Amino acid sequence: MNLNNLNTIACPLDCFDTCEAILDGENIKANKEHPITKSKLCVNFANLLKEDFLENAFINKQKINLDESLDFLIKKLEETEPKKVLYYKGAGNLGVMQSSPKSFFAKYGATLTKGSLCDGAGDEGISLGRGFNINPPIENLIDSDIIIVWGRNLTVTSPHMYNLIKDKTFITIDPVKTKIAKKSEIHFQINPKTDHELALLFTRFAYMEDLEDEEFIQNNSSGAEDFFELAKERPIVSYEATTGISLSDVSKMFELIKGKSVSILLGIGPQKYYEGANIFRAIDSFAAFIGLHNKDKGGVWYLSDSNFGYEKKFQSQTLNKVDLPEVDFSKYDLVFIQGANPVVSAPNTKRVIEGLKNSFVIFFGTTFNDTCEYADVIIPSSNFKTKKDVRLSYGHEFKAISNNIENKNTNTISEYELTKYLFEQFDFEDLISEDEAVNYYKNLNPKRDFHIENFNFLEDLEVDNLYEDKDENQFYLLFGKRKENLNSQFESDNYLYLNSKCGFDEGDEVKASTSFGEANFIVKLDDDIKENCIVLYAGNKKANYLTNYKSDELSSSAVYQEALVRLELL
Ligand SMILES: Nc1nc2c(c(=O)[nH]1)N[C@H]1C(S)=C(S)[C@@H](COP(=O)(O)OP(=O)(O)OC[C@H]3O[C@@H](n4cnc5c(=O)[nH]c(N)nc54)[C@H](O)[C@@H]3O)O[C@H]1N2
Ligand SMILES: Nc1nc2c(c(=O)[nH]1)N[C@H]1C(S)=C(S)[C@@H](COP(=O)(O)OP(=O)(O)OC[C@H]3O[C@@H](n4cnc5c(=O)[nH]c(N)nc54)[C@H](O)[C@@H]3O)O[C@H]1N2
Ligand code: SF4
Ligand SMILES: [Mo]
Repeated sequence: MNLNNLNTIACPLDCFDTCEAILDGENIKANKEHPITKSKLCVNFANLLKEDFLENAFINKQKINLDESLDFLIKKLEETEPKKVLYYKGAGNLGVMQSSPKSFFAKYGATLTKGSLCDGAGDEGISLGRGFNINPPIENLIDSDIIIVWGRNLTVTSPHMYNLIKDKTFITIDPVKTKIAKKSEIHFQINPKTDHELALLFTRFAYMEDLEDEEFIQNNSSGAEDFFELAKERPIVSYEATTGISLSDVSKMFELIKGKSVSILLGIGPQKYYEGANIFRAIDSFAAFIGLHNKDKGGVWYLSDSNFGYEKKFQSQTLNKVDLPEVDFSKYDLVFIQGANPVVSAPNTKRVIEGLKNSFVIFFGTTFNDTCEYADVIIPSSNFKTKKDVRLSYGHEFKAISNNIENKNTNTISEYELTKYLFEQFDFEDLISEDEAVNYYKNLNPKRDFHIENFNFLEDLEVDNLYEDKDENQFYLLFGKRKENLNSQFESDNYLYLNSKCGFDEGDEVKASTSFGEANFIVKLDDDIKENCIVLYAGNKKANYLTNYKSDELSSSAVYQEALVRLELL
């Protein structure tokens, strides 16, 4: 990779692949030199290039100059008690420079958020076991024989990583027959929220097949015996009914993996629950039990800590934090939203909208999204082609570099410029210069030692099983990503998907309700979905009317799938 090519541009979107594009004459194309990108970029990147970016600031939906909107922001910040200001940042652009405004708001004394709407519970589970959350080098994945795709829609959400491994033998664990499930030797069409049970069942089989890695267990771990006790608590056959998985398929998997190097690619599916952290810890403990960690081939991949090994160049220490999913916007006198669309993405839409209506909202973003409807002031952020940035990856170890390949619209402002302006207005000191920050992230290649000194096996597990609460007329609620949009960005799909055996017809209008809310949808049929589930895609404008805003057990993160749905034909 040539880090000093001034024509490269990072895809800023929230995605495992972290692609790099390059300006070639008039065209922006995939950078073939980038070790992951190689081939062409995806539909979402094409959509981003055609995006209708904000070109003006607004107050009460009236166009104003950028300067007027900034004056207004300063006035508001001066007259509001800092604690009553909420700084709310989303994942619209994952460049490192997006963190700069947070350093201003922390210094100013605003309330910040903690936790995540995304991968937080899984990250916690992995970190509890290993002490950190980083992925092994991509070569370990490429060199492995068998890849288990566990709750990840691999071909859709990491298309370039998939391209590097597409000829491998796959095993998929997913309630939906995804494209990768169709390509797999075995598809475990699991009941939602039973992955911890499957991990325990696998552990039993591994023991019977003599596949435990005694060396790793003895030298690099603690608690393996207790973990194995957990796995032995229930008769093996009892797992068939709860997980929906046949023991013969499990046997088949062990025949397949015996003597082979194995990788597990984890996605966010199995962790969107109250006990998501421990569910993940159970999976990672199974992986440790059979010795997938610390090897030259294989390992376990998830959304890793992309900042691992880097120092924070934008400090944002504060004790003033609220849980991200639980934010009650109405509690603040001023809400500053950056790069997020909580009206669609955050849990419990009804509560989100009521909250936004009862607060003064300043939106800082690149597009006019659903949340802008409730914004009193809109400050247009400069688009990704016009600002310097570095995109670190949570999917693999390579970064992508963004140069400003176009001149910015002077009526827009970048995150760094806004931060600098705010620091100046408030006489704050110690903001690192833009070039110093960019160059730091660009040039540093931190040592990423993925070896685990001491793995802490999961020793206790208590999960409230959704299958015990569910009656036969209820459905599990699944969320998934689509090829054609990136969370709430670009064109969304607002249908409710279910299996044709569920008694509804294509085009039916239904009211879906959970204990947290209700919304109406039009039905689409899809027999790839397990019969006891419904699927709503990320970006669906009604989906989050059905979700609970409470945080998970351990990591202040959202629990989107902790709900059972009833459908009523309208
Ligand atoms: N094209 C595209 N790419 C994206 C995104 C996008 O919106 N569009 N979003 C990006 C973001 S923000 C993220 S976080 C990543 C997420 O990337 P993924 O983790 O691949 O995201 P999902 O599509 O939610 O895939 C989760 C899979 O888990 C399955 N699943 C759901 N519940 C369970 C369960 O209880 N157990 C098991 N075993 N499986 C379950 C679902 O059916 C689904 O196939 O993708 C990123 N990439
Ligand atoms: N129902 C449902 N809800 C979900 C999910 C789901 O699968 N289903 N997925 C969850 C997950 S995994 C995630 S990560 C979250 C994502 O949720 P959010 O963080 O809210 O992300 P987006 O929905 O993509 O909205 C991003 C907004 O950022 C703005 N933006 C884009 N680029 C820039 C930029 O350069 N600067 C600034 N300032 N703004 C920019 C755009 O205006 C865009 O509308 O949603 C979560 N919510
Ligand atoms: S695959 Fe992901 S990182 Fe690559 S261009 Fe598409 S959205 Fe961007
Ligand atoms: Mo995400």
